[in-house]
Amino acid sequence: MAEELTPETPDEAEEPIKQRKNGLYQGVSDELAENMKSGWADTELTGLAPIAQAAETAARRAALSARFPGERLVVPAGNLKTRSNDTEYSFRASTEYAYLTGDQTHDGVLVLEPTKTGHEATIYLLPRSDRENGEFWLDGMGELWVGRRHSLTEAEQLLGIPAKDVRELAAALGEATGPVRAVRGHDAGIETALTDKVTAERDEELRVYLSEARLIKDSFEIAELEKACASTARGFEDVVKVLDKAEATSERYIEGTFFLRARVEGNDVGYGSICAAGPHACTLHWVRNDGAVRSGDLLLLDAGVETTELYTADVTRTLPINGRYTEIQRKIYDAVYEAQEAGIAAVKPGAAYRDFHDAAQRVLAEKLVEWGLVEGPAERVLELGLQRRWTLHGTGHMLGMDVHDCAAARTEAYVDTTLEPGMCLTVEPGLYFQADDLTVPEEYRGIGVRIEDDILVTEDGNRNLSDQLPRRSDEVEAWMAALKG
Ligand SMILES: [Mn+2]
Repeated sequence: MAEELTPETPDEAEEPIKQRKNGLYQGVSDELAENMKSGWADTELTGLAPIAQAAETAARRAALSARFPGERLVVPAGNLKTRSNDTEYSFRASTEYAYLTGDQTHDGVLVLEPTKTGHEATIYLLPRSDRENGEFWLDGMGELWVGRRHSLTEAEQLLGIPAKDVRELAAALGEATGPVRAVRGHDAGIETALTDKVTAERDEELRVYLSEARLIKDSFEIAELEKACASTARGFEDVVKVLDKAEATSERYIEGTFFLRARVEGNDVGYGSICAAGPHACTLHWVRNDGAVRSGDLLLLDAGVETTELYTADVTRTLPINGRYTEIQRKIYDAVYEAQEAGIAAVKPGAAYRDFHDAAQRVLAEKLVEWGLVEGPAERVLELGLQRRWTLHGTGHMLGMDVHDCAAARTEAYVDTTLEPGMCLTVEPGLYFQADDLTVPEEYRGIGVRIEDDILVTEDGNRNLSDQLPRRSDEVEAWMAALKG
């Protein structure tokens, strides 16, 4: 990437034009400064069509408005975060902001101002760079450096929300009276401006509401989750095709291959890809991905593409690196498959949320007893939770804009609720035999298997959104053979 112009010297910093944030330069003559102000075409866009989800975001704002009448609500997108020195992590807007606006601009803030009949929404954004004061080419956030932004008028057309200059927001909030709630954790400047006006308890209620509002997906969201799963399936196929290159290098080759698909078709990966070969599969969040990929071992790949509108898939397949499961690998894999089948069958409207977990755990407990790894009966194992030495984690979670979606929802609205059409959740049982687990025969050690799919609750049952990828062991082998050609 390009460097900014030569650093300023102390006396040059005295001059007004050179005091701009990141306006690090020297030797700009008055004539050049004057010259840069003009001679630029008017590129304002008119007649822009609203974004695809404009109707849905409006409905979401209306529901939010109805929940908190008479209160000012502040929802920031978040700011850039420094990675090192003057480089930043790639920006990902807060889920709450993107959900309510469809926008993903850093530093953006949605404000709902209470009115007599409800709320009036305003989106606060950085406008186009000023040419007159040199901002567009002298400021590190100027459009010449970071690219053209939408004008406020363009943003209004796209988002269907009146837009104002975000640089005026902190002062406006400082002067505001009446009750205020804000989504915390994304924008320190906004939080400072609101310090005396908000309380942690009331802000938490806003956060909980916005988490629970996302439990049921609308049609736009379901289409996005379908896209995420379709891209993810293609990413898994990409990986299978290059397993020989991964064997010659490391798990990083798998991570990079999947990431390419995510960046080309979506925004990013929805979470750090777990590319766990051999015994790394037993480390639940193995994201170092720096290990060897060996023929004869399994690859546990847990990865998801996040779409451009920020909905992510969350899919796991456990694949034999050389294309064929060994006998012991297949025995464990088929048990997990059976548990997943039982879990998926329990996903239907009216079922308790916990049912799919219980169904999958029961199968796994029965297998562990059958294999002589734990003393039965399965009832006793489940009651004491003894299977958990090898099952380790819950069987699934809500899925959406966040991989662990709706995480702030109350227990009674999530874990203790019944399933409804429009909910989307993962079903992902697993068995993990640590390499140093002396309680199991040696042949089990170092084998970890998880199978994970993204299941939408429908009116009459469920639909597996990630069923483009095979799950049954023989079908996995056939699919790999076909892809490797
Ligand atoms: Mn998951």
